[in-house]
Amino acid sequence: MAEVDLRALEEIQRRVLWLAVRMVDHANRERPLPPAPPGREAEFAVKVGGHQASSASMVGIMTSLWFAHIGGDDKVAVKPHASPVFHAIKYLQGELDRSYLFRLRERGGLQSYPSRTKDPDVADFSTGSVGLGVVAPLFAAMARRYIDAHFEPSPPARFIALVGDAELDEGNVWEAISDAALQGLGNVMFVVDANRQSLDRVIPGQKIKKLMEFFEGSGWHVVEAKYGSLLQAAFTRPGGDALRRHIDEMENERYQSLFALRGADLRPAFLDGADPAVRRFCDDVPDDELVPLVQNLGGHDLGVLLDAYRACDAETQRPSVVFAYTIKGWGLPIAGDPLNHAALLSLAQINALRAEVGLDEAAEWDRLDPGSPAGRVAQRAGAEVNNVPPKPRPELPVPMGVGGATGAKPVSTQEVFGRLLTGLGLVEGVRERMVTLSPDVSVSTNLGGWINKFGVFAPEEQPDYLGPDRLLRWQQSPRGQHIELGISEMNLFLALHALGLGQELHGQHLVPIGTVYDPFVCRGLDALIYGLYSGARFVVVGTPAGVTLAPEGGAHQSTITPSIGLELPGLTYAEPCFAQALDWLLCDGVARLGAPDGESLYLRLSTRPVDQAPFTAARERLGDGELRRQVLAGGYRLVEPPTDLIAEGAPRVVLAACGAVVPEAVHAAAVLAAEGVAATVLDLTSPDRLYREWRGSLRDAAAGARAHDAAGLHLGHLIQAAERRAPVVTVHDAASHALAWLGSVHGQRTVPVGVDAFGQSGAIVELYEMFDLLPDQIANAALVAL
Ligand SMILES: Cc1ncc(C[n+]2csc(CCOP(=O)(O)OP(=O)(O)O)c2C)c(N)n1
Ligand SMILES: [Mg+2]
Repeated sequence: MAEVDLRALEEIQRRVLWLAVRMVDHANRERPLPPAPPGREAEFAVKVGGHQASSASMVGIMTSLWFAHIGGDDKVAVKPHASPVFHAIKYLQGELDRSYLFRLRERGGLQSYPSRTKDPDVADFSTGSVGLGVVAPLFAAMARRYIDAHFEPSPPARFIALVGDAELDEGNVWEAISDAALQGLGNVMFVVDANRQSLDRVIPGQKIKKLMEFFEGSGWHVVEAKYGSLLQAAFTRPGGDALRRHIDEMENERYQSLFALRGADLRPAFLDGADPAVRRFCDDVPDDELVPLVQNLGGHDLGVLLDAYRACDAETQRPSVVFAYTIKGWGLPIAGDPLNHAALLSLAQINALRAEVGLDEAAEWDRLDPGSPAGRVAQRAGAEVNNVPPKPRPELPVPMGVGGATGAKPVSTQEVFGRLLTGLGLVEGVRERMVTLSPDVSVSTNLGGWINKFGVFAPEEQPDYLGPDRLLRWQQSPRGQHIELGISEMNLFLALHALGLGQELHGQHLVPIGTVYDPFVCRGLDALIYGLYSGARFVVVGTPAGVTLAPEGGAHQSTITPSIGLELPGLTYAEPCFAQALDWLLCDGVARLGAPDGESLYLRLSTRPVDQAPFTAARERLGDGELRRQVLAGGYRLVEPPTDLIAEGAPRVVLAACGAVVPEAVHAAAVLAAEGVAATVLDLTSPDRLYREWRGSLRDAAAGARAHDAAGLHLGHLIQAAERRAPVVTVHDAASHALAWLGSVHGQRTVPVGVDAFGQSGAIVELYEMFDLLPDQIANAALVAL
């Protein structure tokens, strides 16, 4: 690396601090709010906010990284509350346009927290929900290791997380650090902004020591950047040992209280209760030197930080973490104040800071002088690290269906899924990009066949002690295409996020397919949301789902997951009942992972064997092309009402069923026919697609874009004119709420049937009986509606 000009870096650091703080200040104090409805201004006036103290804490860490350490291939996750620092750096390096400095937290402007999808200066990783961004680079390094083993290796890259110390309270951090799939990643570095403060308080106790031990115990290389060079030099002088002990043994709360003190005020506070040797040492230090000495922490010393980063680079066999001791609010009058998290500097304080960094109002928003050493460093660094847009994802030769999904025997969607995967694995151009993952439920989610054929990924070749003659082989090698994770569902979704950004972060589009017991989608939910918000594309299969998983009992029976699937953006939720429908949906979903307007897919499946005969009948009636089109659109008419009853003018009802309970609706239709009621049975393959189409049409109409025509929707085809006065009974092995909107599309009376209480262990027939899902009960619900 070229000789680092620390003086230039110091100047850059001052400017980064100023711009970050001033950006937040401008957004809060100067930028007018957009006009509110007249007379209601007070109701629309909330403060803009922003985090000057959390930003100041990171200025040294980030300046040294971006201007003297990282290269264009490295990927960095930035602590959420340091986003103004990130944008200030991107501005100084020439990537971010000046106009954005005035648009922090404004619609279409800079996001409050770094965002991959919404910021103009794209962050490598979104952050915001603390803890998730911390481990995102660790998972990205895992993805890179996998990709390098399966494709042409890409240029070496470092994966770096800038972490708030209180972020380490989040359990997901430790779940990731301890997972076997994430070991040995020598290109990972965490830098912990150890300011000993969280949102509410100064963190009590010797927490940092404990955290360092946690990392060490997990096999990490731990580096401490505790003292700046002033203190390090002081420790070598006579009495320096005592000084060091005095600082080391001081409680966090007391040490923090020293940062607000200036001049002569600091001395008595610092020396209270100190050993005489410390007093003697300080007698020789004048007041104006004592303050910078006592506050001289490693996390604000650029040389110390760069040394720490280099020590991490030198360690290539395991991940590294730097504990950089910092001051929350460094360089600001709110430094170290326990309540500084959301504090904003006053106008007078801003004016004083501007003068302190040597700027006036005319030049306060300028970039560094390009002719100055600092300006040259900034330009050189920008040329190296500024973003280049990723190439679009490739279109893969995904077939419409893999085929072979149906036989004569009843079969479950989960079992079919397993077969379809191996089928897809035969498709050249798709197989290479497929990678499966599971949090210790591979066998019980039917990944066994895939694993037997395509092996388990391990960075190094592993002996197979048990040999090949087993039902489930477990051959581990760098060629394997399944990544086995520990039980953490958070890790599953974070890994899907990392692999699902293969194109953007590593230049290789992947088809990541994760399986998880459906109820535990909720356990990983924040990470699922995180992945989608970040624009990752993946397939997640929640299986088995619902009370159909009867014997497993209430703790394993999912009910609210369809709502999650329906409501989350960037994700298509589908819950097919029949084998061929699953085949079409899976293939379509895999193709859409790469489409410019594509998204992720969530399949909610079941272990219940389902008789395929009704589907076969519908297929003969509609033909393959038309049935596939409708399955993908969200549903089809599975059973037409009996023509003789229609001719008689019998009362009508629509049974709209989804997933594993569709057969109950089919049987209920027969019960109703016997009662003289003509029932239509809909199989809703993707309630999500149907809802979106309806909702989109209503929104467009409200915006005056085009008239709403319910009959023109796919649901207009599913529920035909003559049925739109009939009641609808929705039938779902899930909370009844998820489909309860269906009747509103055509203004029909609706009876939602579903699982609105916790289940328990039992047989399927008993659980269905508990939740009114048996054919007679569904028929009764229809009769009530009539
Ligand atoms: C999952 C989650 N919970 C709570 C919050 C609210 N929150 C934002 S910052 C913060 C404290 C962060 O402290 P630390 O990581 O030490 O950062 P610092 O501000 O000290 O730099 C909290 C609780 C959040 N953003 N995400
Ligand atoms: Mg903190």
